[in-house]
Amino acid sequence: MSVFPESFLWGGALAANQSEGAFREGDKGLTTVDMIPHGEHRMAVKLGLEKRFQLRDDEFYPSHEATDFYHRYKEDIKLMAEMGFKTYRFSIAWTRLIPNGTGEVNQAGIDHYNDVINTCLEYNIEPLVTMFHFDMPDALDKRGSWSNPESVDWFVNFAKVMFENFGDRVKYWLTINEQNMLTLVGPIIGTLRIPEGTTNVLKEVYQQNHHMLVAQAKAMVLCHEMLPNAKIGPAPNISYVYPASCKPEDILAAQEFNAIRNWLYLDMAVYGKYNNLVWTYLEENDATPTFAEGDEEAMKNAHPDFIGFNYYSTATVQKAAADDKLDPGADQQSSRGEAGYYKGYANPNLKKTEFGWEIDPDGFLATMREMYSRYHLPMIVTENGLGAYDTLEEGRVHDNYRIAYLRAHIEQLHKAVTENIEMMGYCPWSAIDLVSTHEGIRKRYGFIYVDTTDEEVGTLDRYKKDSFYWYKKVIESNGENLD
Ligand code: BGP
Repeated sequence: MSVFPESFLWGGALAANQSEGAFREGDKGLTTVDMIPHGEHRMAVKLGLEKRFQLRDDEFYPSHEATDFYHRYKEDIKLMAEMGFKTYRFSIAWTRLIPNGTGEVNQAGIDHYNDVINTCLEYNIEPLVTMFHFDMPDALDKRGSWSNPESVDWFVNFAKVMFENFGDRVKYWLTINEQNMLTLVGPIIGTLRIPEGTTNVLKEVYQQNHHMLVAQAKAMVLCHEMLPNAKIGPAPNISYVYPASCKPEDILAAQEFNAIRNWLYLDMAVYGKYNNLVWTYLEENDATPTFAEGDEEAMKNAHPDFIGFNYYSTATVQKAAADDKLDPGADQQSSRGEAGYYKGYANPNLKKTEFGWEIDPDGFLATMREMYSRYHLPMIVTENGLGAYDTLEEGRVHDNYRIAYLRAHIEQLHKAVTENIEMMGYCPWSAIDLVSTHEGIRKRYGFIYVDTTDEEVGTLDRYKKDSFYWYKKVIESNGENLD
């Protein structure tokens, strides 16, 4: 008998902007992510040093074709069903439904996602829909993106369109993917927009964050009003933060980064209030957000049904001196730091992936324990996985390194369930290869290999990796057979 409940949602995840391609088909509007080239202009565009409003002829954009899920979803969902998926987590591209972000709704977009959802249901795969996964409509970016207080209404309107059109079949919703990463490492995600003339960047970023928090709260309330049987939750990237030593100052630094990186987002989603350590940090830096009328109430009224979270690794920090010069080149899993507060520390006890991310399955259990003791809500893992260089050899990929990573994490998930932590499901990243947020398609995550590169579009043929066959057995045994 399995320790996992019969209803446990084994599955996998993708995101529209990283997998669909077809960036201009079906009357889709452009997004900020469509404007990010792969070549030499990449970082300048992401940092906003170069305008991203025009597509360049001398650059290749891997996301424009991505892995062509837009055309191949039937074949791909069939492969997911063959692995035994009970759920499939995917995001809806805002600009397929509403090309300009607000205004006219595009029937071709509605039809497309109806087909995707219906295909899932034909295979008894529960759709788990992410409402926003990094792809801000370009038309709204030009109107100030999340800096504009109207962004709250833009998002709630988008949510309403999704609930109206898909709510009869979609029971599980995720609001904003990794809002904490949008706030902490915006350039990596490619949606950072700092209005010209901004003098206090931190304040601006936390004002954007505030708008997202209010937008999320209002969307959760709307979901409960319109779809009483649906469930909705946030989807931040949670990495439990360790202190680099048992020096008291390092313990305090770890608490502060835990608050800034993790708890701010979940305290707000679950309890409707700002984390006190983060609020103090914002006050000390003259960066507290301005509340519009009704914001406080909106945040208090919202109650998620569960917590979705992405887990790749833990983080480790030590105390940072006030005059520390910190390297700004951080990504989702590397902690840059804040002078006077905390700075990243390479944990000597952990191995790293080929792309430099630490591997910490025990930390996965530590993260689940800490989250459950803080929030007491059911949880679903919305991402977890290993980015690696894969090689296709005679139609197969021998990705035993990926199997080892996933096995070690599922072992900890198993422990969490035996400790009575309410885990609803597990969606590794990624179901199928896709374009990484900042390292191209060469950083592969999927159970299924897609023949394409960062330099040119390949055949886009699909190949099952060894991990495909392994994960199928895991699901068949409801998480008991990890061999
Ligand atoms: C998360 C994102 C995903 C995904 C993943 C892996 O931050 O939600 O979109 O890409 O991390 O990151 P990367 O693609 O940078 O390797």
